[in-house]
Amino acid sequence: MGRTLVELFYDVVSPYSWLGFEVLCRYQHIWNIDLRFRPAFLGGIMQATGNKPPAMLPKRAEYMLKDIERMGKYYQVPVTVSADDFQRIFGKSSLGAMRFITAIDMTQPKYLEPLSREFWMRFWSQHEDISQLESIVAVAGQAGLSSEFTQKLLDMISSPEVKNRLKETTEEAIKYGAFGMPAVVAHFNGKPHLFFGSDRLELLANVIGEKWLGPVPSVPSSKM
Ligand code: GSH
Repeated sequence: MGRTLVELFYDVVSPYSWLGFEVLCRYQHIWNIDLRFRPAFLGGIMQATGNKPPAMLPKRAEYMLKDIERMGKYYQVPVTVSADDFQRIFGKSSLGAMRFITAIDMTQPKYLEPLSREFWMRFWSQHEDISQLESIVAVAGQAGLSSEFTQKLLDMISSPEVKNRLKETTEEAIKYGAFGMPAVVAHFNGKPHLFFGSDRLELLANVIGEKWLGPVPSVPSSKM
């Protein structure tokens, strides 16, 4: 059996994307999959599909505070959330951060995983800004990027290449049927299968014929 390509469309403004990202990072060493990170722009998906951030409904926002907290504990991801965080999402865009992440994907994709994680850490664990230039520079430093390289990426983020790449990835997610994030697309049996949500990875496992071992699977120890 060949390996299944699993694409994860995500935006660092989305806490549920962080949960899905960490679980798939764990399973990429266990399941017979090739995991491909697809940084995209949630604001673009919302606009194109006419959807709205769920936290705009006050009762839903109230529930989400508890849900994200509980999911973070269960998934062992250090996400924490307060009502202010939702206000911060509505006030600031993740466009700059997602362009920066796109630029790294185009130049040094090996940094994609640590860089994305550091953006989530800053926004959803430390509750700090990710939209200002200084914030992006601080995140890049945390992810181990040199200041020269960070500057090169900052120069790239206003280029048509980076802007178009982010736009194309977002459009691709929409073409697969995405209306929110995380959007996971598994290419199985010659067809793309879309899954919405970090809580649908057990179902993904079932569809692609893999075993679900919970959100924190133990990695089998290698034979000596
Ligand atoms: N139940 C899902 C999960 O556990 O991951 C919720 C995911 C979710 O609410 N994602 C937000 C979204 O795009 C972004 S953080 N929502 C769109 C929608 O609910 O229609």
